[in-house]
Amino acid sequence: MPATNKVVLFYPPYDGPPLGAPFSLLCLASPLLRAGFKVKLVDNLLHPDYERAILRETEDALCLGISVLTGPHIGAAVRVSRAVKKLRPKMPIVFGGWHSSLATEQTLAEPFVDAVVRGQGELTLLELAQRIAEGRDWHGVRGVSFKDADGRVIHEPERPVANINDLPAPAYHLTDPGIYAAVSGVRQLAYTSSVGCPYQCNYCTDQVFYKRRFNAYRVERVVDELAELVPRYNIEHVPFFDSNFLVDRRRGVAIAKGIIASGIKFHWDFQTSTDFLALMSEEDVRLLAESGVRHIGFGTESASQEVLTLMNKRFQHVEQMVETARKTHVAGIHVVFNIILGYPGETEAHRQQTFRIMSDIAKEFSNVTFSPNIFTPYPGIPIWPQLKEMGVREPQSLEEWETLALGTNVLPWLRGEDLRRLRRSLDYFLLNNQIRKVTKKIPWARRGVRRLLGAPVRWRIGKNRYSFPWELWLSRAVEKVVTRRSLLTGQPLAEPTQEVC
Ligand code: B12
Ligand code: SF4
Repeated sequence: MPATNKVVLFYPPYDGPPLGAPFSLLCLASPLLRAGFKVKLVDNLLHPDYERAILRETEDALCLGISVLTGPHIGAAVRVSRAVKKLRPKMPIVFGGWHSSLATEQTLAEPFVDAVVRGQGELTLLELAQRIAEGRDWHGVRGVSFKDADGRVIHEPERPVANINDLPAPAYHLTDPGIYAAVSGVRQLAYTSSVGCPYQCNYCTDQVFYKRRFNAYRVERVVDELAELVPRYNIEHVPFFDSNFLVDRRRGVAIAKGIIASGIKFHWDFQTSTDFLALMSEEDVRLLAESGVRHIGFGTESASQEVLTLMNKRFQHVEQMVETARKTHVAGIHVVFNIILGYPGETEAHRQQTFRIMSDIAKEFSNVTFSPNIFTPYPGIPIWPQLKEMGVREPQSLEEWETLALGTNVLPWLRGEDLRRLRRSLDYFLLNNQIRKVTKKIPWARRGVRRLLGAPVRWRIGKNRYSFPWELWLSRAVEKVVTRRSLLTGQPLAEPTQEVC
């Protein structure tokens, strides 16, 4: 039996803007601490030399847990695991999080992974740590897949989605927001008031992970916790990590009212779908703003009803996007509309329709910006069988998923001249919106820039003609045109490009 009770948890580096301490690790740490385990959190911001820190911390540890999302996370997770396994072959390495949960077999195929925790991890990791501490095997631990003594892969049955009200609060005391603020410039602390989403969009794995079991904290709990956490850590910004915050609109509004009544001042933002926000009254959307909401991210994805149907987003309509833009504009809330381009079945006509309608929305409502991404096939998304028929090759190993070009990949039905046309029309769409924003901000430039660039750009979009793109060359000489933005905060994202098929 190991003579230690220390669990080391690692959150690998990613390529987006820092959003504060890794929230998943704070959630995982809480039940472990309650049960008497020691927990050490490691990430690249707390420990720039994270590999060495993990090698040091695992010297007297029970096990190492690593959180893995698809993409850049994987590289560091693999590197660190290999090094730890070499040095401490007997110490179990447990992978968890979305990528490992959705690509369990591939993850376990790696010699340095001993177990994968599928889905919510709080209770499964606790049970696993208890078994390791007691020197017992892992048979019967729900939600875990592992290799037994003979190297055979065992998948234990699923663990039902837990009601988050039954889970302890994340271990916020393990984090120091000041360390993250040194990089992001903002003192922020993530918060999650609900998990799951009732919808089943074909490109999203929320339904696979949370089984459409939306469950949420009560209003009082959210308000009380924020009223305690914000002053305690001197927090300026709270990004909510809920899958779809406004599923229960009444709860959302009551939270806003509670925050206002508490007198605490901070900014917060969340993601939701336009069907929910469009149903709210103007007054309720204003209450959100008054309570500190500055930004909301929406997975609008397309303005073509046919494409939305292909995506299994029949619940969302173009009028609701307009209504959402209008109500948030009135309330003074900035919104990002995510757009997926190149979804299987989307034609150039659908795409042009999306650009036209979205341009019209942005023309009328200056609070709207866009985050366009080329469709990315993440592991476990429901549309995979169709994708395979269409020639998309599924990455075959953990490391192949690392190099997936998130949001900028090349698809079998969208390459060569078609892809060039898409990129060019997208650049013009974004340039058009940028010109509008810039000319609004700088009045003296308005007439000149509009005449010089605005008119030909609008003409091209209207006529769908994009040869000899001198306006793009000119604007690129001045600044970058295409900026993918985080749905959570609206901040710009990095821009990798690579083929996935
Ligand atoms: C916040 C967030 C991020 C933040 C996290 C930052 C932070 N400081 O925590 C950052 C910016 C890293 C991020 C990035 C990305 N994200 Co993101 N993100 C989210 C979001 C909205 C919330 C995550 C969260 O904290 N949830 C709350 C916690 C409690 O849940 P959790 O993280 O899932 O952790 C639980 C379990 O997964 C498990 N678990 C997690 N880690 C571990 C580790 C161990 C050892 C164990 C045992 C268990 C375990 O237990 C935890 C507690 O129950 C989710 C959507 C969602 N609703 O969860 C998307 C989501 C996870 N992201 C997603 C995507 C697509 C991305 C990006 C690929 C986007 C992009 N195009 O770049 C990138 C990937 C990284 C990169 N580019 O380098 C997808 C998942 C795709 C995938 N297959 O990995 C999600 C599900 C959104 C969606 N519906 O599609 N994201
Ligand atoms: S509405 Fe958003 S979270 Fe819900 S299934 Fe669709 S994409 Fe996923």
